[in-house]
Amino acid sequence: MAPSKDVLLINPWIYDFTAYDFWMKPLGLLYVASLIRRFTPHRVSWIDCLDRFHPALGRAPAGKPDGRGPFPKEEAAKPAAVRDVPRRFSRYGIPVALFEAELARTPRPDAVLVSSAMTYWYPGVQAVVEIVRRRFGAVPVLLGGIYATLCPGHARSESGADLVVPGPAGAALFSALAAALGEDPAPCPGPEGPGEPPPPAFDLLRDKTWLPVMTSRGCPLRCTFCASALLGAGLEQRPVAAVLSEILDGRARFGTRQFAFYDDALLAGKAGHALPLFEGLAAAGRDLSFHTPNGLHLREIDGRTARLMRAAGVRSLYLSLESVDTELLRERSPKSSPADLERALAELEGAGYDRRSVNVYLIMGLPGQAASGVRDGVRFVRGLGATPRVAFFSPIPGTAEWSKLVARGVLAEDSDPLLHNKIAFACLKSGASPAEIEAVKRELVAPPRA
Ligand code: B12
Repeated sequence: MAPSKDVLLINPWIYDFTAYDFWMKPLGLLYVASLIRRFTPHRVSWIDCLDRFHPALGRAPAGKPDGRGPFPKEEAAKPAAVRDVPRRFSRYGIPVALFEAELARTPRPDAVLVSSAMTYWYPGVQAVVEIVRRRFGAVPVLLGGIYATLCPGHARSESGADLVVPGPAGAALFSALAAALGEDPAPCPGPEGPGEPPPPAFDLLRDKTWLPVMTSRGCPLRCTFCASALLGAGLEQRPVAAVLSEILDGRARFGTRQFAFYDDALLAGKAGHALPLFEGLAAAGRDLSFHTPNGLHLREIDGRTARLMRAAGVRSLYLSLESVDTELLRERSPKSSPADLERALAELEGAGYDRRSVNVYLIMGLPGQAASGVRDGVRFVRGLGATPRVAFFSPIPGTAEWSKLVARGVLAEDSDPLLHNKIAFACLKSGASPAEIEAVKRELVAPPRA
């Protein structure tokens, strides 16, 4: 076996107009860490630029008991591509000096692995790579994650990394790491594709009040604005027993009682997946709570599902309606309808949920989508006693919406990924006037109907 070397893993900063720790943890990089530990002799060290619990930040982090909370931030220069967005631009996460202190404290790395989340957060990747280079000189830097997967060309030319490794961590990770370390490319030791990976290296996280859980990858649906199909092949569900034991292990080892599901389609094929998982969690009889920030397919919520979710401890519910415009839903997101929401809410209420605590996602800013339609959606959700949550559209390369925008000349195939930013796109490219956007915002702050 090759000698043991030092591999440094870094979760970069967010650069954005707004960012909030809405159950955000770098699950992809935690998987990469566990794969390296399991299948190579190398030592792993870890820096999380989004660690809002870092003791050197000096004060107890603000936030909610369920784990959500604000990131520290510092205003940053607005890049030219988004100069005309009338909002402040910031770097979210630990101060640069603290990152540099972390670099000084870690063993000198033989390779640095950087992750990436939203495509438009690439300035965080660039900043990390630049500082790493300044400190460690010619150390090989590998970049993976969602930006690297969705914009590999841009990542290769602009991120500063030596090697861009798109796609899920598997054979490509091991061969890129071997190349970076000057080792013979080993036969793929890890799982490639749907195999069960080792559990994420949660011990690397400072705060384990809550942990992310991904029970499946992908989605059987093909909404025109979603990149799920570009990030993996179809729906791959993990064995229920493995998910259950990961959750109970998190409770036993770290005392974690809250978990956030990161699935695109947690309830898809629920009879053989989510329902037995909820049954198992209910039977385990622990004091666990679950959150669903990524939106559930509300058509899947029947009486049994609602009761099992309740029994398992699913607390914060986010459902994906997207719109009340049935034509829009038919063409762009055939996963739900207003009638499905009415029925799902009745079932959830029957299972003991308070309607007001059920959050319903509505999309805003889709090309050609009238803001008045979004307002109708907000009113509809409020009328049913639930809480609307408007999420702005982010155009993602490779999706059907992206192709239409390119065909119409709104974006170019090689547009700066900063324009994928939901706020930048809404302000600069969506065609919605500031007055229309304001009208929806006003509707959102109006008190809910009795
Ligand atoms: C969970 C999730 C969230 C969480 C936060 C997750 C986080 N940590 O940041 C929440 C709910 C907060 C969220 C919010 C949003 N999200 Co989101 N989210 C996801 C989701 C479902 C999963 C991401 C994830 O953690 N996956 C699990 C891990 C295991 O996978 P991974 O990160 O890809 O890592 C693997 C590989 O990439 C690789 N890898 C990772 N790092 C590295 C590093 C190296 C060196 C190597 C070799 C490999 C490697 O290995 C890992 C294991 O295989 C994805 C969809 C998806 N299927 O990925 C959308 C997704 C990333 N989100 C998206 C969007 C649009 C949003 C929102 C803008 C929605 C909105 N309109 O408000 C917001 C933005 C939030 C903000 N502050 O602006 C888009 C991406 C948009 C973009 N332009 O990049 C996605 C792709 C979904 C979609 N609809 O298409 N999201």
